[in-house]
Amino acid sequence: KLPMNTYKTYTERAKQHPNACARSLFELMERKQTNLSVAVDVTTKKELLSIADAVGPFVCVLKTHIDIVEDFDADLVAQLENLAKKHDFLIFEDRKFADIGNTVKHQYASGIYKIASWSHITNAHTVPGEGIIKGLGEVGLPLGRGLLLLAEMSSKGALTKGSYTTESVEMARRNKDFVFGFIAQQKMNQFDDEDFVVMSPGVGLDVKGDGLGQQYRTPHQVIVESGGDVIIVGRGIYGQPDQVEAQAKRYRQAGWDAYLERVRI
Ligand code: 5BU
Repeated sequence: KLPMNTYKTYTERAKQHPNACARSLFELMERKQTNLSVAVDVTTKKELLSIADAVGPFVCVLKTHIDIVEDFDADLVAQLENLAKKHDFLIFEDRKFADIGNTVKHQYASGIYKIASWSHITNAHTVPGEGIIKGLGEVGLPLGRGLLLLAEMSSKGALTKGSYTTESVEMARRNKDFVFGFIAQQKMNQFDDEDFVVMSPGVGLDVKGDGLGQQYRTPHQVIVESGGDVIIVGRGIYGQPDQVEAQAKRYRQAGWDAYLERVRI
């Protein structure tokens, strides 16, 4: 049995959520009827924009690794922001910050990428301790951004387990103004009045792994059995370039069916 909020609709959760980023995400998910996030891990601007445009209508969140794009420029960011408006999705730069507060503050705000200026959501490892949240918050909070903590990774042999995960949740509880959820493989809520958003990578319908440690579960396993909220799918969707739209529709349907089964409507 999962805690109470797991069985509520995204709309009900939007209404009661104290965090603005979580509220807009839940509202968007209900409006577009999707809990799918696509991870667009391609290395050219052209491919990134073309996939974002193709999957845009079916996703709540578009996840990027902006530092793998060979021909990155400011125009890429401007075009991504336009697509986010056109298709109504949030952008999540999966930066996985992992340094002391003062350093991550600069990595988040400055450099070539200026992540905080365009990415609605980003994430951080908890290995440096709570200063990482404070540092990122100094930049992100005034801009209305939200942070996810990496409570559990999807890959084989990940060290994100046991007390590491438990203490990561404790850090989130102390920083609810900025931290609205986790990257994790299962729900992290322990109390009925707690409502962290869980986004789960490592989702695939056709294969179980990739030979480099990634482990895949189905949308049903993630959402119904484990209480996750958003499924993150990468190669399962953009892997076959001629099937991007069809696969996005397929995963969106699987994710939404699983959600409906969980909330029983
Ligand atoms: P895939 O192609 O569906 O395996 O892509 C998964 C994406 O999620 C990819 O961008 C990873 O960097 C990202 N990811 C992950 O796979 N596992 C994790 O624990 C975290 C991120 Br955190």
